[in-house]
Amino acid sequence: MKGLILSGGKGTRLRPITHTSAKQLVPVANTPVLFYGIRAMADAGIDEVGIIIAPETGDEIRTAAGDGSQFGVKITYVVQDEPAGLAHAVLTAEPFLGTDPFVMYLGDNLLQGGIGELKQAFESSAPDALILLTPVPDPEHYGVAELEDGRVVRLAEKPPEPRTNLALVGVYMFTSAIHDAARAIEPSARGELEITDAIQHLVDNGSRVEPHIVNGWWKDTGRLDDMLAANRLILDTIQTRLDGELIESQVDGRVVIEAGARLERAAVRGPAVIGAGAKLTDCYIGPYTAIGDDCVIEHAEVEHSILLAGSSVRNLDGRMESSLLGRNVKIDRGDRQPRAYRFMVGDNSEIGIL
Ligand code: TTP
Repeated sequence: MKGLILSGGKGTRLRPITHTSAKQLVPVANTPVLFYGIRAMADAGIDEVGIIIAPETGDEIRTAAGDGSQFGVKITYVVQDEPAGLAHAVLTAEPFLGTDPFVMYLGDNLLQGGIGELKQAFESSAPDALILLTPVPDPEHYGVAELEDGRVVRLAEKPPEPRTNLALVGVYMFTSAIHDAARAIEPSARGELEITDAIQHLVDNGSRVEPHIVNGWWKDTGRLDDMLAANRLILDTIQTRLDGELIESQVDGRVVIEAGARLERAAVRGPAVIGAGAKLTDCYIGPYTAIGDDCVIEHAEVEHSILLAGSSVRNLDGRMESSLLGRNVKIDRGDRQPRAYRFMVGDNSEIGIL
C-alpha cells in the first residue's frame, strides 16, 4: 500500500500566512502539520509516500520533508500545476500510484490515533474504497455521507441541508478504481474535480464503499481557529522537558523548553512549548502557546497563540491571545507621545484591538 499526502491547494482561508508559505508547514506545537501526516504513514508501515505540491510552495515543502529518511519513508514529490480539486490531485499522482491501493491524507489535517487501525479495516474487508467519517455539529461545512446497511450510499459536498451529521474526515483509503472514477466526473460548480463526486461515481457503479467512524479527534487546520484548536490538542499530549536555561523563572504544568532557549524572569504556565534559541525576558507565557525557534518576548504576555520562528513581541500593555504570527513578525510598543498605532502589514492581514 502507498500513501498520498495532499499539500498543494490555495490556502485562501489562512492568508496572509499562505501568501509566502505553505499552510501545511505552519507548526502545531512547533512541528509542521504535514509532519504528523507523514509520521502517521510511517507508523502504519507505509513506506512509499507521494506528496502533492503546488508550484508556488513546493520547494519549501521539499526542503522541509526532504527524501523522507528523517521519518523512515521514501518520499516522491508530485507537482500539481493548479489546485483543481482533490480528485484532480489523485489523477495527477496516478503515475506514482500505479495500480496499488493507497491511503490519501490531506496535508493540513490531523487525526488522533493515526491510520493503523484504518489500514487494517481496509485490508481485512477489502472494499473498493473506505472513507472516514465523524459526527459534527455543523455538517453543512463539510462533505457529508449517508449510510444504508453499513455502506455509503450518498455523498454531498457542503450541502445546505445535510441529511446526516456524518462529515468526511480528510483521510481516505482507495483501490485503483478511484482513477477511472476521477476521470469520469465533471468539475463542480466551484470548478474543482471533487473527491466526493468521484466516490459517488464508485457507489453509483456498484462498487463497495465502506464507512469507518472515527473515535478520536480529527482537525482540519485550514482556518486560524482550527489551527489554534489543533495546537491545543497536541499540546495537551506533551511531557515536560526543560532543556533550555532558566534564570529566576517559573514553569508550571507541562512545558517543553528546547535547548538553547533562555528564560530570564519569565513565567510559563503550560501546556506550552518554547523553541530553540528563543529569548524570553520579563514576560508571561500562558497555556496553549507555541513559541517558535529564535523568537523574542520581552515585557509582554502571550497566551493561546502560535508564533513562527524569529518573531518578537515587546512592551505590550495588554495580553496577546488567540493569535498566529508568521515568521519574523515584529510587534513592539514605543514610549513616544502622543500615543498612536503604527502598522505595516501585508495583504489580508487581520489585526484585532480588543
Ligand atoms: P482545502 O483546504 O480544501 O483547499 P485549499 O488548500 O485550496 O484551501 P482554501 O480552501 O483555504 O483556499 O484542501 C485540503 C488539502 O488538500 C490541503 O492540504 C491542500 C490540498 N489540496 C491539493 O493538494 N490540491 C488541490 O487541488 C486542492 C483543492 C487541495
